[in-house]
Amino acid sequence: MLQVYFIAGTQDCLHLGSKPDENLLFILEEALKDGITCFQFREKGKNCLEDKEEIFNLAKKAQELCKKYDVPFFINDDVELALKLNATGLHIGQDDKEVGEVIKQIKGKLLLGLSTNTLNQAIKANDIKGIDYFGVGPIYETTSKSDAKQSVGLDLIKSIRNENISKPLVAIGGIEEVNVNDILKSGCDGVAIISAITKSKNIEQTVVNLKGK
Ligand code: TZP
Ligand code: MG
Repeated sequence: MLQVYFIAGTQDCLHLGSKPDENLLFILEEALKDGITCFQFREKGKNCLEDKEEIFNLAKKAQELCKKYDVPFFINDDVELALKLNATGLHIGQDDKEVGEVIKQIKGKLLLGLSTNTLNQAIKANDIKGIDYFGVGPIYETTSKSDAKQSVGLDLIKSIRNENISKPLVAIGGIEEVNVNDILKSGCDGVAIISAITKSKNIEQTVVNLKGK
C-alpha cells in the first residue's frame, strides 16, 4: 500500500486552472490509472478550500475514484471527516491531536499513519498498536508544505531501521524520480509524494519511476 503513496489537495493543483475541485479529481484519476498504491486527501495550506461542505463533497468524490481503482483512501488530520466517509485510514502529524485520543476516537475503524521527524518520536510510537505505519521526513526540502520541519535526509530512515522498529515506513518530502532509488534502498517501504505527481508532465512515467528500479 505504501509503495507510491500520492498526497494532494486542491492547493497542490492550482497550476492546472481555475477550477480547484476539477483539477484535483483530474490529477487523481490520472494517477490512479497509472498505478499509485494509496491516496491521501490533504486539503491544507495556502489557497486550500475552507468550506466544510465543499471539502466533504470533494473528499467524497475523491474517495469514489479511489474505490473505482481499488486504491486505499486516507484523510489527513480530520478525524471526523475520515469517520464520516468511512475512509480506509487517517494520517496525523506530531502537532495534531494526541495520538492516544485519536486511537480511542477511531475505535479500530480506520488505519492510522503518524508522521515522525526524529528517531525518538519513532521509538516512542513503535509500541503503540493502533498505529499502522510511520511517515518519515521531510527527507529533503519541500516546497509543498510551508511549515515543514527541518529535513532529515536518509539517515533517519536508516537509524529507525537500526533500532529494529518494525512498523512500515513511508518516506516523504522532496522526493523525485531522480532521487527515489536511493530512498528506497535506505529501508523504507515506499514513498509519499505531492509535487512529483501534481507537477509531472507524464504521470504514467512518473509513477513507474517512483516504484524504483
Ligand atoms: N509532510 C512532510 S513533507 C510534505 C508533507 C505533507 C510535503 C511533501 O511534498 P513534496 O512535493 O512531495 O515534497
Ligand atoms: Mg497533520
